[in-house]
Amino acid sequence: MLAIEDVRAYEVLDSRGNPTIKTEITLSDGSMGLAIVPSGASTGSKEALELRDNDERFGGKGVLKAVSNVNETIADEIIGLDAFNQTQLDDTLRELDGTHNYANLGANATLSVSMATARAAANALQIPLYRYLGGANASILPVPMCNIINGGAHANNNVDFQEFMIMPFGFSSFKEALRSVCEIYAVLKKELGNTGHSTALGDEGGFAPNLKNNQEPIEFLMTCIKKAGYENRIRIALDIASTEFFKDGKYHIEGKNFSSEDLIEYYIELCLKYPICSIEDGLAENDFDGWIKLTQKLGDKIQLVGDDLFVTNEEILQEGIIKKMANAVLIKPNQIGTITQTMRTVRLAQRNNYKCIMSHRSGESEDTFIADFAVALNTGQIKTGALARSERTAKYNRLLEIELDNDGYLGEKL
Ligand code: 2PG
Ligand code: MG
Repeated sequence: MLAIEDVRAYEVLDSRGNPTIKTEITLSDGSMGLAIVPSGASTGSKEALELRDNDERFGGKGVLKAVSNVNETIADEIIGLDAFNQTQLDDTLRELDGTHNYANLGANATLSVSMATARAAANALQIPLYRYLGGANASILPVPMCNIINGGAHANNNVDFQEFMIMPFGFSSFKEALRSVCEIYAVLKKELGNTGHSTALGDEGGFAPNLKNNQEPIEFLMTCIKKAGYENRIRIALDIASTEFFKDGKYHIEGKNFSSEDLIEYYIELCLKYPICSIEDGLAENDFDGWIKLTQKLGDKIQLVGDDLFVTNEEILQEGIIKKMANAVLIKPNQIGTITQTMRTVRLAQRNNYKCIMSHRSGESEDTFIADFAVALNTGQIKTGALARSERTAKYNRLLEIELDNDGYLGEKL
């Protein structure tokens, strides 16, 4: 056993310039671990609570209450606990909070402690974080889902769908797969410039041009994939984030009102026209009947990912599995509040043949925890933005490092 000896949290900035919490945990042998928690913009209503100060500082976005919850309430309770017993630590945080969604302490407070402790434990053992969290079973480098055109809540352009992503398949290494998507990203920048479009970036580092509808971004991607010489080796993934434009039972896009059925038909047509392999949040978080129909129609052809739908929550995912909604789940640790709960959700998904995608948030930091976590849990896929902006590339760079440390090849091929 190695006891937690010291806990220190403070306010730092995320990639949007908003405050977030950083926590440092020191163990009795002097080992240390730190963690910075990310923050979403298109959040699901059932996510664990992100505690903000709501006062005059930073337009209400300060996190000093969460910081003091870590430095005082949480520290008092966890000092002396065994850093190697992650489950006990995380159960202690849950009991101390006493609510199902961390409404008292804030999930930003609890997650920062949970992550920093795991890192401190890995450092104490002098093994990489993915090896500590995943043991000998950690063996798969994830396929990257690279979001290179941004819309919706992540950009101020007129595109409704939030994320237009490219995924490389059939490469012999992560490094080569990553090279392909970087080359496509560079071609896209030129192509947008040449056609008189803006090359300004959205929150996740993808381009955010104004385009005439939600198909034009896909056309751009197809052109660039071809120009870069990667035809047939790249597929398209979309995050519709449709909860954002669902009002009064209808989906409001492209100047029209779509029913769930209309939107499903729209997706079926898109899938016939383009090499789409994955659609996330194709329907809204509460449109359960729609989700069941969507899964019946497209579930055996492509990956249907629940993000706002499942919010990394084991119980909500369990309900979705029973009702046959979606066939994959997005994994965002800050939606649920601790590492242990995140791992339970992944286990449930994997037992039921639901695919898992480890994911960043639109507000990120230099913390690369999710890169290691994806490898540790063999999620097989990771969503961590464009091939630009250091808070995004930090995760890709960490995966390159993990690949190198494992003689250039770790587990399944992409
Ligand atoms: C999403 C995420 C990450 P946000 O919807 O999948 O890309 O966005 O963090 O804003 O919820
Ligand atoms: Mg999403």
